[in-house]
Amino acid sequence: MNYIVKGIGGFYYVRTPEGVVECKARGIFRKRGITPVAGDNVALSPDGTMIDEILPRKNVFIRPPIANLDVLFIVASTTQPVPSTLVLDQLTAAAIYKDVQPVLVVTKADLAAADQLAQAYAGSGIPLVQLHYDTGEGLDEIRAMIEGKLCAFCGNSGVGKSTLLNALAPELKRETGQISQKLGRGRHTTREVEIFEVSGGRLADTPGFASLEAQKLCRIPKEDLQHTFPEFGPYFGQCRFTGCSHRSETGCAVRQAVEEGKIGKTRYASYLAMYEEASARKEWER
Ligand SMILES: Nc1nc2c(ncn2[C@@H]2O[C@H](COP(=O)(O)OP(=O)(O)OP(=O)(O)O)[C@@H](O)[C@H]2O)c(=O)[nH]1
Ligand SMILES: [Mg+2]
Ligand SMILES: [Zn+2]
Repeated sequence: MNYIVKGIGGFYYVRTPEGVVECKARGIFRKRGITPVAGDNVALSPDGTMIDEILPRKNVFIRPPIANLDVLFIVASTTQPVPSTLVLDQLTAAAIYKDVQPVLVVTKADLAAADQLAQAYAGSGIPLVQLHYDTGEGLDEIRAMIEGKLCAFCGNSGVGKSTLLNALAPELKRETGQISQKLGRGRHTTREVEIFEVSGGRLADTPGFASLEAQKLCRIPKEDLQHTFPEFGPYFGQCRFTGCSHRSETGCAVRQAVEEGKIGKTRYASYLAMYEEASARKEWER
């Protein structure tokens, strides 16, 4: 199967059984408002220089631009930059909404304790892997999740996405960046999405983003939000009112589970914030 590994300035690099070839896309895609992205399965013209067809997508993300994802590795560092559980929850929710398995990956546990993050996601149903490069802890777990899948990293600039890719596949020698002392975050060392064949699967390195962009990953209608928090599942149907939004209604089983410590406080706070954000969205933004 041919798929796009990278697109730059109107050129696409397509992996074929004969190797990677440089192609352009037919004008018809632009007319239809379709942009080919990394991960797209494509059919090429007989001479192998044109993308003739984009095969049906399982899913597509605008930022990072990638299609047909199976697994999204959401990379968070314990510090530099400091993680935001709201941003992480927006990302996990977006993944689930688009039928992608989210996996949280915690880096820089050598610089600050990772317990807070680990605690916030205990019982969430979202897998969390802690990395320790000195012992290699966590790497085999990640390798096992990549096998046979199309995966991508996402997360703020400087969290260590390219560093992790290098640990998994040292031969790639990906460029990594210094953290700005002033801003405490990275400086967008990686510029394009690019897919590599790693550990029997495919893994995309992506440019980091600023926190504000996380909610642009996808807009989830407020009614659907509850289904993007796996740990709410067991309580559906137990609220006093049908159609409960799990905010301030009396007899809400989800809120009671939060009070009893069965659902994480930061997770629930993210749900409320995302619900507010979705409610405030204008019709034309939905
Ligand atoms: N101490 C420590 N430093 C790390 C760890 N992981 C990454 N770093 C450092 O963090 C800095 C940024 O790492 P990158 O891998 O370039 O980050 P990135 O997520 O690819 O950033 P962008 O490409 O800008 O999105 C580099 O100096 C890495 O050496 C870690 O687990 N511990
Ligand atoms: Mg990078
Ligand atoms: Zn409820």
